[in-house]
Amino acid sequence: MAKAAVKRPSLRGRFITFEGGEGSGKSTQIRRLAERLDAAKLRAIVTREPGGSPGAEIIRHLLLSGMGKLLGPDAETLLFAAARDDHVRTVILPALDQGTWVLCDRFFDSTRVYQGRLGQVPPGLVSAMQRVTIGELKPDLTFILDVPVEVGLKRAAARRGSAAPDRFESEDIQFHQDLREAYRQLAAEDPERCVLIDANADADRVAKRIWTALRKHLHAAFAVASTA
Ligand code: T5A
Repeated sequence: MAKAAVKRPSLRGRFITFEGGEGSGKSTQIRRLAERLDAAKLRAIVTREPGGSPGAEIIRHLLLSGMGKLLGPDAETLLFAAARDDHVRTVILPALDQGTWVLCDRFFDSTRVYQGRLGQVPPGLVSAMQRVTIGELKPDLTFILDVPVEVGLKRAAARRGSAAPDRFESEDIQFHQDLREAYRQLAAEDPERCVLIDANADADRVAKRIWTALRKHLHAAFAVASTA
């Protein structure tokens, strides 16, 4: 008897983004996940926003120095969008098309939260920028790392040492509380894509939580593809 055809998820690489407040541990965890994928013989690249491509890294410098802020919230949002446009076209899409996994430290959710929900940039502008820069591209999975604000800021300050806080680190404590709340809301609104990770634990434990959530997500995706 002929075997029933099992549809496998597409060979396109998976697109996984990491989001969260300042010092929530995204860069640490993205490196850990890349190591695990490498050990599992899966090809993956690690990238970040703003930045991730030569052109976008130049814009990153402008944004984090606070120059974008001087132009006003709408123009600052356009700068994030310009950086994303370059990054998506030259790095993310080519990698996914070759079957490479892309692990990205921040993506469009950061614009939705920082500029949209907290920065009072009109939703119409945020959506228009999203359409222009990423079109139909959406992360397959987004980990939102959640830590109490004081913990995140303390970690960010310890890592920074004597350097001055950047454009967003220097916002007041209320901004960071609102930021945490906005990310928690995002996770609640889009539970199929977003997984809220309790990141207030040592890095090993957080890595374990992320790996467990990823495996669960992949099993679910495989089951859907098999029955489609
Ligand atoms: N932004 C970005 C927007 O406003 N709109 C947008 O569209 C986009 C894309 C980017 C800024 O731009 C804004 C958001 C940001 O403010 P950035 O320099 O890239 O700036 O800063 P962040 O993305 O916020 O990243 P950070 O480097 O500040 O923090 P991470 O990556 O979350 O944390 P990480 O891993 O570097 O850890 C910080 C320190 O804590 C330690 C680490 O060793 C490190 O020293 N640490 C832990 N300590 C204890 N326990 C753990 N579990 C730990 N995990 C990490």
